[in-house]
Amino acid sequence: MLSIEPTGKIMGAKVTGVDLSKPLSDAAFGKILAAFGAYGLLHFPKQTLAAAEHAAFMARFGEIHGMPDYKDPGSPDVNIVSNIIENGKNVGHPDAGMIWHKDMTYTPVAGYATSLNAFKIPRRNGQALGGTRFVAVQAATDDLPADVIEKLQGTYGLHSVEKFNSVIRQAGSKRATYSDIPDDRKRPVRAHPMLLTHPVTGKSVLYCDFNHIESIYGLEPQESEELLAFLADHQMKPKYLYTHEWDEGDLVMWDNLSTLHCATPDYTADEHRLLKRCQAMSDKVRNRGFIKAALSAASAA
Ligand SMILES: O=C(O)CCC(=O)C(=O)O
Ligand SMILES: [Fe+2]
Repeated sequence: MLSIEPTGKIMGAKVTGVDLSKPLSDAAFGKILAAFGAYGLLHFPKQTLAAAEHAAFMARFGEIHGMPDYKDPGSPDVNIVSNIIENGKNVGHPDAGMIWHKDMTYTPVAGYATSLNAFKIPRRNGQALGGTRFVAVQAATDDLPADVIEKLQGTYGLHSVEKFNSVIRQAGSKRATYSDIPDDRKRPVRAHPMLLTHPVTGKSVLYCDFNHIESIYGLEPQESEELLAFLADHQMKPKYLYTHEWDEGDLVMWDNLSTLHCATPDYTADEHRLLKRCQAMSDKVRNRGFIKAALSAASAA
């Protein structure tokens, strides 16, 4: 039987009693979608999925948007994230998510759900390394002062890949500068409201990926800079942080609309880590008919 057990921490729930390698019933999908809205992160232990099964599960949530590099041979919709080098070549994306971010904020339809399925997790003295850290942005939003909420109303964050790359270059990454990116990979700046109505919960949630936002449209430049700095500090308060420590077979999915995340590079090149990644965009969940049908199938079961 499908069971959803909250972590008891600021976010997240563990989901058992479901085999993600098989198509989900509408009732199970509806329950998972509702829990995903409520907890922001779902942990499904003991799911070692074939890439095509992983992609089929994620396609229930939205259109799949794979990364161009390091595709899994089993599905073009699944990518590999890993520090493993074979025959002198990286087998997966070696430095994914090394600073705080949301996935795909720089596309017209923003990223919704990202999932990682763990195949190899580094351990030292029995302790898992390379945990993924998250911010419970819904909780942080609920605590924002009324004057900040008022200031954010009607404003837009201008999201760009180049802003993100410039921040990681400062941290030592060799990511290309905008002029060095091939034309077909150049991404224009995209505007998204600073406050979203979450499509599943109906709650107002801050959409502030401070490492992707160049400025807030609708404010004076200095006001925008000060507010972005405030929102970064506010979201990063330790009380909103949650870490997922991986075990092989875990499938963890997170809601990019209501969380931020960051990888933890606390392991060496000899300590191998390999996860398979899939990502669903927010096209489906923006459709109220889709949400209504999914949630009513859950309650009818
Ligand atoms: O490897 C991780 O812990 C997170 C990587 C990441 O940011 C992603 O897959 O979107
Ligand atoms: Fe990410």
